[in-house]
Amino acid sequence: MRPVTVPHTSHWGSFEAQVVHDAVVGLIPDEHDPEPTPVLRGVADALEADVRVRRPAVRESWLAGAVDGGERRPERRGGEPFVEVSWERALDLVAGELQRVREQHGNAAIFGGSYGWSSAGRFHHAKTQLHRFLTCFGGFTDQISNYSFGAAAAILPHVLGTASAASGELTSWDVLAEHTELFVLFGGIPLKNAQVESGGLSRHSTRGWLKTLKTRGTRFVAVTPQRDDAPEFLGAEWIAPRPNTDTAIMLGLAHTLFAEGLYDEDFLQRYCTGWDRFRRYLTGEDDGVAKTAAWAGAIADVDPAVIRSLAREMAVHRTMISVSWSLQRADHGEQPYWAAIALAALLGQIGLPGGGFGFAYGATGTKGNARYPFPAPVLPVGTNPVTGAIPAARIVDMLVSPGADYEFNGETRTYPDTRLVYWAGGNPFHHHQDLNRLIRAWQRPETVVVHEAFWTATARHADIVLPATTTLERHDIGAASHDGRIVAMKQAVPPRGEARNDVDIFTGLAERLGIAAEYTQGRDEMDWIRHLYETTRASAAEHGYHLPEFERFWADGSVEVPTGSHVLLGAFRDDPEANRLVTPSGRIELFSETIDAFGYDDCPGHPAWLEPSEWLGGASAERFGLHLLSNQPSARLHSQLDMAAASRDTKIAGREPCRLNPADAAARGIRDGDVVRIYNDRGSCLAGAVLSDALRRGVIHLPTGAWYQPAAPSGRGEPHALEIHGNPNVLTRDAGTSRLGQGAAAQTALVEVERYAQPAPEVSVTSEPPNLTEDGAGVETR
Ligand SMILES: Nc1nc2c(c(=O)[nH]1)N[C@H]1C(S)=C(S)[C@@H](COP(=O)(O)OP(=O)(O)OC[C@H]3O[C@@H](n4cnc5c(=O)[nH]c(N)nc54)[C@H](O)[C@@H]3O)O[C@H]1N2
Ligand SMILES: Nc1nc2c(c(=O)[nH]1)N[C@H]1C(S)=C(S)[C@@H](COP(=O)(O)OP(=O)(O)OC[C@H]3O[C@@H](n4cnc5c(=O)[nH]c(N)nc54)[C@H](O)[C@@H]3O)O[C@H]1N2
Ligand SMILES: [Mo]
Repeated sequence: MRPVTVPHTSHWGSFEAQVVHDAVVGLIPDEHDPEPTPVLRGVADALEADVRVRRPAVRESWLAGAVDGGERRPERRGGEPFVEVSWERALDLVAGELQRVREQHGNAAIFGGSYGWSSAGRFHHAKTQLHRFLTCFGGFTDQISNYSFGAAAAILPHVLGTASAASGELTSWDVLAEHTELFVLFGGIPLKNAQVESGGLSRHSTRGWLKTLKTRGTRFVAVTPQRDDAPEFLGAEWIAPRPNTDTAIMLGLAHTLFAEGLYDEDFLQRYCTGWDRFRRYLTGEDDGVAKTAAWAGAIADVDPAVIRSLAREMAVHRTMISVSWSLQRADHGEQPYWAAIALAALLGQIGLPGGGFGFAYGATGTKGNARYPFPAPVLPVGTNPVTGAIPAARIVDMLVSPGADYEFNGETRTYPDTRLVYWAGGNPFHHHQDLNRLIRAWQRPETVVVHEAFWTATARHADIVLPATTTLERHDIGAASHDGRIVAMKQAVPPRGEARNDVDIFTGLAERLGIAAEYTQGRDEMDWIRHLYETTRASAAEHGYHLPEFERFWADGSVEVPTGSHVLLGAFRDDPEANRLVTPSGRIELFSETIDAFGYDDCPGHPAWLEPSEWLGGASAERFGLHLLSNQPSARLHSQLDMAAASRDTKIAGREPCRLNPADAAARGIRDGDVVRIYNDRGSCLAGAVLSDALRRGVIHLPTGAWYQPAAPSGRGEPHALEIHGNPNVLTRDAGTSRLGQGAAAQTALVEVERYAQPAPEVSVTSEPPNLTEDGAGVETR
């Protein structure tokens, strides 16, 4: 039988699903995609995975508590069987609990931030659906910003007037290809990251653009502890600093430009404010320490001559400075971004084609594409009446310190008293730092509700788990504002098991809570998709873009939206008066009176080198001698698709591979392929060793995303159990980047590693559901 083909898109790319008798038999990448990713195939694997959540399930003690008012035993989360119940029963329980918590504690006690990437479709975007539902219910405590670039999102508005340079407003590839002579990549430009885009990706074009730049003669310098952060064909010069010391290098470069008269005084006077103050710091007039190349080299463990010669090269060439997001996911992560802007300001090329700075080329598949000038389709959420949103990465602080004050970007705020946690479309047991701390904090709320398609660690640590559909089981619309295509995502197959769309789950709850009319606005799935598309079509028309009407779009399967060309801060450079920045001075702030007035020692009024809490040059390196790089995984998206073949094939003895420099391995008696134990005072995990000279000495590389599996279930009161699969977040530190940004600082962590000589327990978390029992007469109430 010939397969029916169905257009669709995903975080990994656009494709056609080939369907025979309600089974997906193939995924054909979009014909326009020059370089589809092998990870894409996992979308079909996931559909049929053994670890799918098939029926609504309630943790045993929680259910018993709901029936007879007994103890719900929140400390048993993660270690108790689940009872599978009917949808009717599950929805009654959730609706009843939402009402109880609202009545007894108010809406702020409902934590619905639900951070996470969800799936690509803009209508069935789980987190957005939850926000819309909870807003209709009277509000919830939300999360501000994100784990990706929380520090940058806080600092950049002070410096540039907007955070958009952090989220990917960059000088576009076509401009770089024509003008950039020297491309300096702090954190590299790892092509593994360009495989994905939130909202969908119709063309993987980053490698193609880099090849074009290379062919046209651009020179590349990669500043990173891992050589392969820059693809080999770039022939990049590799500068391998100690992790978290990039700010010092940038200051050393800036000092060299200043000392050798290679800087652009005119640019600094005309387009910036605060040069005088920053210069006093740079030269040591303030603190007696000149931030010379020699000073920087000693901190970063890089030859000062290399820093000096790079500064000279940068001054005489059209130079683009790229800084990866990873650099600011570290202690004092605000500083490398501010320092990079200051360095670019000394060079005086900001706003010139191909020069200046750009945050995170390659971080996702569309970075470096211009964006279309109207918003991509997005589900409206309304206005949340609860205003006390927390910085995204401060969730554990919130759970453990209800009522406590904390500082954030110049404000003193207060943590709410969380009673109910509701998650849909995210995986905190993947994304949060110091998971052992999270596990203790997770015992505090009275109820945890999770919508998931899979038995992730977060689902396993919930009280009520509601089975969600995956993207192939529903109609949707996919779009990303820097991707040149809006995609009709058609349903390929019916839902597996009893899975329901998040929107249908919320509609069921909304009906019970009397808010269905407001939540649904009388629209069904196709009505909404049409509405989102037509809204976009109308705003496109205001910008002179003529998109076809809905029927035509849906029948065609997608529509092209040209994205054009862009020079970051080009308009500002052309006319700084007419295009004043939205900073207090209207210019780029190298010294910020505002930040200075906050009085934060962890984020002073100008870019500065501040010693990280843990780093190879610090005292703690005596006990834990390796800096952990827990970067994004190449064969999945975070924890998504860890059960699929592409990710499974990378594992060593079923565990996540961790890479070590051969000399570091030899010093510890570790050989390639060994199972190792990585540890520090916060936790420990097993992983499979891979020796590689692509790493500088003193660093160890364990990507994120291996599903958390403790040797002893957390519900048995052992928050410090050995993690056996290779999840780096049992090792990372849970502290904000600074009081300004309060961002995630996962890249600041020291560890040690040893060969694991004992027999290692088998990893089952991605292949076996937890212990499930039938809803028996004993606990049934209706
Ligand atoms: N150590 C360390 N930790 C990190 C980072 C790091 O660099 N180092 N990076 C951080 C960053 S930048 C990020 S963005 C986070 C990512 O963290 P997350 O975004 O939380 O990670 P995902 O694995 O993408 O989680 C998405 C979850 O949503 C589920 N899902 C997908 N579609 C649907 C749907 O339609 N409905 C429902 N109900 N669920 C759905 C998926 O099954 C998956 O479990 O991790 C952060 N954590
Ligand atoms: N395949 C895949 N792609 C992804 C994701 C995924 O999960 N899988 N996640 C997406 C998301 S949500 C995000 S936010 C982006 C993240 O984009 P990034 O934050 O840029 O990605 P990372 O892979 O964490 O880090 C890039 C490199 O920075 C280097 N690095 C780490 N610390 C330092 C340091 O202190 N100094 C220097 N110079 N280099 C350092 C590491 O060697 C690392 O390989 O990736 C996106 N792309
Ligand atoms: Mo991210």
